[in-house]
Amino acid sequence: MTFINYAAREINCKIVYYGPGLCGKTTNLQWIYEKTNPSTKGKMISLATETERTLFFDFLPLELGTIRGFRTRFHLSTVPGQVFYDASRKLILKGVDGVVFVADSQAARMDANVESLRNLKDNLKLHGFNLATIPYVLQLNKRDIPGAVPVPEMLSALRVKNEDYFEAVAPKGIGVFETLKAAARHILISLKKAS
Ligand SMILES: Nc1nc2c(ncn2[C@@H]2O[C@H](COP(=O)(O)OP(=O)(O)OP(=O)(O)O)[C@@H](O)[C@H]2O)c(=O)[nH]1
Ligand SMILES: [Mg+2]
Repeated sequence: MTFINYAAREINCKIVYYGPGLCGKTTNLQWIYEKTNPSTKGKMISLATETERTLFFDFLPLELGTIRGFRTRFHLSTVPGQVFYDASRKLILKGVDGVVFVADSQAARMDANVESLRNLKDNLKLHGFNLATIPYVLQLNKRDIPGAVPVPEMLSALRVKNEDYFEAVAPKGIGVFETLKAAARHILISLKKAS
């Protein structure tokens, strides 16, 4: 739920990066964090295991300018992709304003992509959200992997509503800000519609 703080003239929005284990969600946030002006970002909090898998979440408040005199702060989180952390994923979706689904372009991960997308639909429903109407962007990550699944094939398996999609190589920053900006833009459009 978008949180508008009138006293501070601030609009707070939450974007969740969703997707299967090791698809590159944390890598997206790390790139954004590294390339963002220190004055516009908060601390990145990462709770990970020794092996770098996200156990709980990554969180990064980011200012992307003002609308009608209100500063907009985007809080970015990732879910842990590993199948058995479903309780954490449910929790992190609470109050979400927009979702980025990060898909892994490796053929061997297509089933995991599809399963994670189904899990996203179910978990959104639990919070009263609908994938069909929530601001939503698809990222096809790991495009650098040899033998990456062709884009049209990925789209026919994963695209749900003609949403914007971006090809990405997250560790190199390719497609990372494009994805984030599209998600932010869709949230702002939906806020304007609602107001
Ligand atoms: N070649 C390649 N490797 C990538 C890409 N994106 C991420 N990786 C690598 O994939 C591994 C997993 O990336 P993470 O960002 O930790 O994945 P995650 O989605 O956060 O995984 P969980 O937290 O377990 O859900 C890391 O070794 C990354 O460097 C990419 O576009 N290309
Ligand atoms: Mg992670």
